[in-house]
Order: sequence, then C-alpha cells, then structure tokens
Amino acid sequence: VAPSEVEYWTLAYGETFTVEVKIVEVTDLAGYELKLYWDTTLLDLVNVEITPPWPEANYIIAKNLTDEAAGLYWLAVGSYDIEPFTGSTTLAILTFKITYDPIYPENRTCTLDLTNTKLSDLMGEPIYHMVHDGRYSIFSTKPKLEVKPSTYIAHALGETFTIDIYVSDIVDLYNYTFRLSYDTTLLDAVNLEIGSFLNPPIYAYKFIIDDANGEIYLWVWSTSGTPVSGSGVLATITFKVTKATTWTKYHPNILACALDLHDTKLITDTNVEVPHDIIDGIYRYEPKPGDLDCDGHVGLVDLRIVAYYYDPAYNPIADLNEDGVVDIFDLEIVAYYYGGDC
Ligand SMILES: [Ca+2]
Ligand SMILES: [Ca+2]
Ligand SMILES: [Ca+2]
Ligand SMILES: [Ca+2]
Repeated sequence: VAPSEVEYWTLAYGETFTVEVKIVEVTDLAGYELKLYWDTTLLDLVNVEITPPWPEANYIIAKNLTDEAAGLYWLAVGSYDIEPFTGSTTLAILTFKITYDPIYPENRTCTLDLTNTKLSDLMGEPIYHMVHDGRYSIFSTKPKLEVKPSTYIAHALGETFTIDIYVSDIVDLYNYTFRLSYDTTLLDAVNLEIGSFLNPPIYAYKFIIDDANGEIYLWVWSTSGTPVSGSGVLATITFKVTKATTWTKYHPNILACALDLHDTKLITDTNVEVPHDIIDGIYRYEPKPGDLDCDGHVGLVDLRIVAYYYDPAYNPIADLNEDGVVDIFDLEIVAYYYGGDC
C-alpha cells in the first residue's frame, strides 16, 4: 500500500485521500486477488479505480466488492489472451473519506491491512511475494480558547469596544463556561452576548456581568442534541473606557490590564471535558500626546485648557514638559500635535 503512512490532524471530517495498491518487480503476472481491511468507524471507502496492467479487452474483473460495514474491499482481476505482465505497476487506487475526528487528547490509528493477496502466473501457479500494509492515523489538535483581538488599545475616555471569546479546533462542543476578569477601575463591562457557535436552542446557566468585581461569568449549553465542531465565537463582550490619563513629555502614562480568561471548560455532548490552551487578552489606554480632555483628538479645546491653566494658574495636566509651570512651551507642544489624529 502506498503511501505507507497517511496522517491527518483534526478537524478532518469529510476530507478524502487516496492510496494505491502497487506491485513492484513482478515477473509474468497474469492475475491478482487481494483483500484490504480498514477501521470502518474512522474511514469510508468512497471510490475504487481498478487499473490492471493489461488492455481493457484482455481482462475480467471476477470480484469487486466493498463491504463498508465490515471495512473490507475485495478485488480479483484475471487476464486472458495476452502476454503476462512483468515490471512494476499500480493495481488499484482507493479513495477514503475521513468519518471520525477524535476528541483531544485522543489519537486514532488503523492499518490499511492488505491481506489474502494472491498473484498468479499464466499457468495458474502462485507467484510468491511480500506484502506491505498501509497505516492511517488521525491526531487530535489541542483546542484553544482566546480573547480576540489579543490586544486592544483605547485612546479616549468613554470609548467602547468589543472583544470575542473565540474557540479553535474543538470537536463535539456542547457546553462551555468561562470567567473573564478585568480591572474594573479602568473599564466597565456594558454588554455580554452569547456567540453563535453552539447549535441553538441555548440554555444560559450563568450569565453574569459583575462590574463591581470586574468579572464576566458565562456558562451555557446547547439543548439541540447536536454538538458542533470547528472554530467560532463563544461570546462577545462590550467594554467602556472609564479611566483616562494624559500624556506628558517624559511619561506616556499608559494604563493597562489583562483580560484574564480563567475557570474555562469545554464539554462535549458525551460530557467529556476537553483540555485546551487559554490565551488572555491585553487592554491598554495610550493617551494621545496633546490630548488633554481625553477625547482622542488634539484640537482647540486642548489648546484652551493650556491657556486656562497658563501661569500663574497651574494644573499638571497642562504642564506637558513637567517643569512646574504652564507656559508657552506647553502650549507649543500641544500645538505640535494639533489636528493630527496620531
Ligand atoms: Ca466507514
Ligand atoms: Ca468598572
Ligand atoms: Ca482633546
Ligand atoms: Ca511646563
């Protein structure tokens, strides 16, 4: 069987591959018979191309049987009224479809077991030969649960943005939960939406936005009876920026916190908890240089703030070069960034 090794990684359900039954360096081949077995839970045999080494008018197919329930293919081809074949050739090409994705960390493998091979010469005498089986393996990919985008950078007070909780490479998902923690002094969680990944209807067991403690808690499962495989959005969360800073020449004054995913569970329809990797997100507030009212733009209002606190009045917000006085140098720093939505 060639190739001798066929390897796939989940998700592979529905994909097809071909293997060839080859004969190498045979002398005076007049007929052949073979059986090939596979694990029918892993694969379906969907097509066979029979390719004898004789012209079509000079052979008869005595057996061409696929027994999918048993995982057996049986082929017998005999030539007549023609010289026997000497050399190397492909006798049949088999196309298999992948019908099973294992759940991480399970892997599955089966032999493409070539057996009961009979090679005949012109006189009906057996030709002795060696047999090499093939092997099919399906490896499970470790699922991943992550915050998307991995980093969000805000520039204005009151700005809202959404993040997705995204799952990849899961097999048979039916039930999931996660908690997401964030710094509630920097952000308000204002909305939580269940993603469209699970088959509806969905039962929400926990659906909590706890902004006082800076935590989202979601636990939902499908009641459809049908699990889902692949990658998709499990939840979408909307945040609002509730704390801002201003930039100074020597201190960028960035605020940041983790969007920390934890207590996650991915559970199949057969109640198997699937191990997975977790990737947190990062939130950052990066003030724009010269933006003193934290609206994300540098404009006339920001120049007026410098004018308002101009010496002898004072406010550290307007002291962009941090020299203890608000003067023309601070005004010109704001003017330098004026209008540029950098
Ligand atoms: Ca099958
Ligand atoms: Ca908050
Ligand atoms: Ca501004
Ligand atoms: Ca100054």
